[in-house]
Amino acid sequence: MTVMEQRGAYRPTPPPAWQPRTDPAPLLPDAEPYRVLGTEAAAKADPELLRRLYAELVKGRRYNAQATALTKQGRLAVYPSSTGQEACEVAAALVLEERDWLFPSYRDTLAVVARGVDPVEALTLLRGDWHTGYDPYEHRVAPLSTPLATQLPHAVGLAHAARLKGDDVVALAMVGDGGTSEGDFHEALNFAAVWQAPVVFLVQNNGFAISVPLAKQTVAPSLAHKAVGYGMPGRLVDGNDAAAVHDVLADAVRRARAGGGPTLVEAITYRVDAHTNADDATRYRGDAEVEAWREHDPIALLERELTGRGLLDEAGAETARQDAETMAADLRARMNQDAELDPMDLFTHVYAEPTPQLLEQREQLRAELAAEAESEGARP
Ligand SMILES: Cc1ncc(C[n+]2csc(CCOP(=O)(O)OP(=O)(O)O)c2C)c(N)n1
Repeated sequence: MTVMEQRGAYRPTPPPAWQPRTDPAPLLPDAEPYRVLGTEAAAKADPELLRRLYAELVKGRRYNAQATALTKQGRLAVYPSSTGQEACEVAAALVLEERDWLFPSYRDTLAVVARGVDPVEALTLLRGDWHTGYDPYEHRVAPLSTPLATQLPHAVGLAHAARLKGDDVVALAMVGDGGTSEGDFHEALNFAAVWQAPVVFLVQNNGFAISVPLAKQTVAPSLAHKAVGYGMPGRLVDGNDAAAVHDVLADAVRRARAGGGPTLVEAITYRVDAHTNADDATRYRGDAEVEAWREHDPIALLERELTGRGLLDEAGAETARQDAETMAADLRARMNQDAELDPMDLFTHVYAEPTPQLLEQREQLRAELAAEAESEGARP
């Protein structure tokens, strides 16, 4: 048989049948961010929940203003305000059960406080005088994470471990749009999906990573679309609509709790203040953009809904403002007291078993403090 004849007889075998391992259609986010306030869906919203969200939003905004003022008075080293993003902060805290865990980033002090952490303790890290400042186990709130996205694999690990132990726990992890470019974001999403871990990822897309706009961060259709690549649903929500954020997160938490696996929620919002008190936002964005977002203010949106439905009057709004003032006055008074600190605490809670280097450094500090105390005692 000639070579050509042999070739003619060759019948390539078809490859084994291929199918997508997950149907991508139900995972895709909707074309528009989900909204409740000002839509027909608002009629179904629980009035008690709306009132509670409102009180927390008002308190949250006042907290941001007070904490920023404390940086100017030298009582706080730095404060990343979440003004404009309060709806995400508050909804994330309120949607969880006591047994669940919250994994916040440095931007999420309001969520931490709304979950029950003492407002002063929530600022201790930013004052620079202690580690986390609060006991993470007391309210099941992980430390406010400064290294971007590192809180996400932690959340996945905790949720997966809880599931293996048979504990009914959901972890909700918060991250910014910039954080979605980190390797930790991708690794966390992948493991969460492979393990079907009970985790909810809340991305607050506030437009910027410090001065870097989202367009320089990604050309994905939306951040919610990234979920599909990992095989989990992506949801888009109006991040300034507290009722909508609460709804979408509540669905995701329910799904996770029922064994349905993780969800990625992208909340479209805007950081009205600068990145922190140390940033000048006028260097990279115009007033018109900020003003346009002020028109879509989370507190005003909810207030309009509540007053329109007769669920809030001027007296009710005044009570919310007064409660916020009381909280701010207490925060001010307590933050103005000098903290009593033991420098040796620096070494506590770093590792369960301190490393040799840490032990060495601890002894060095102890010796320095003893020498200083001695020289002070010797002074006339
Ligand atoms: C791993 C890591 N890289 C860089 C930084 C420096 N950094 C601090 S905040 C920030 C921008 C993050 O933006 P985004 O994730 O959108 O969150 P936002 O501050 O807007 O809430 C950067 C790059 C960091 N904290 N951690």
